[in-house]
Amino acid sequence: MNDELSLSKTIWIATGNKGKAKEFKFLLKDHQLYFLKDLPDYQGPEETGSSFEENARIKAQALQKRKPKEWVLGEDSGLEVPALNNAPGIYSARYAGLGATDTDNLNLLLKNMKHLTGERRSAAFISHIVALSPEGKNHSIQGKVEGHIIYEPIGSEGFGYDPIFIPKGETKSFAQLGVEYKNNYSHRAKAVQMFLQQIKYKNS
Ligand code: ITT
Repeated sequence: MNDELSLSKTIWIATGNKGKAKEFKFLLKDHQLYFLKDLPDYQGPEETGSSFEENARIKAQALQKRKPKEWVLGEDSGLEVPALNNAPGIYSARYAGLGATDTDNLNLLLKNMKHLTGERRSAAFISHIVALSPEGKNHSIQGKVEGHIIYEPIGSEGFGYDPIFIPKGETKSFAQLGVEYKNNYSHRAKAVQMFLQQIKYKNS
């Protein structure tokens, strides 16, 4: 069977996060995308991995069991602050506890960074993608954007920690820079761009 991910092909994305879904819709706009919301009875797996990659793989493999004949893509992402031993890292979505909102998580991070200044406010957003084909091929790719955390949230676009993260070389937060900027330069954009490159390269 042909393992090509042709431009018309369907991809199932193992995410229930609306902010991520919106970005994937743009980043993979030449594909027919489905998300976990399209499987209302689906219960996502527990994220028991100890790295972004392991959790992305857990999400992809769980969905592949349900959709064995489709391409599936799992993504695990988050923010790493070296001065906090890389927290919140893989715990970004549950930093302020299970069921925490984006605002709870962001406020806790600001509180835990109150005493940090200058270089110690450095941070990086990571997006790790694991994509599995029905024929058993797998692609594992990481996108990263470096920057720093500001003292108060600013901007209204995006989701999660976007209002407190300023990418290197910029003076505005992800939430101010907006969708178009993130669609080109975010950690997720980089990971997806590399994934599409790999597919193209491997099929040429
Ligand atoms: P899925 O597992 O269903 O994809 P999730 O929200 O639980 O959804 P993760 O476990 O990957 O996803 O956690 C990622 C968290 O990191 C997410 O909740 C955001 O708070 C944060 N995050 C990731 N990418 C981000 C981005 O582009 N902008 C802002 N925050 C982001």
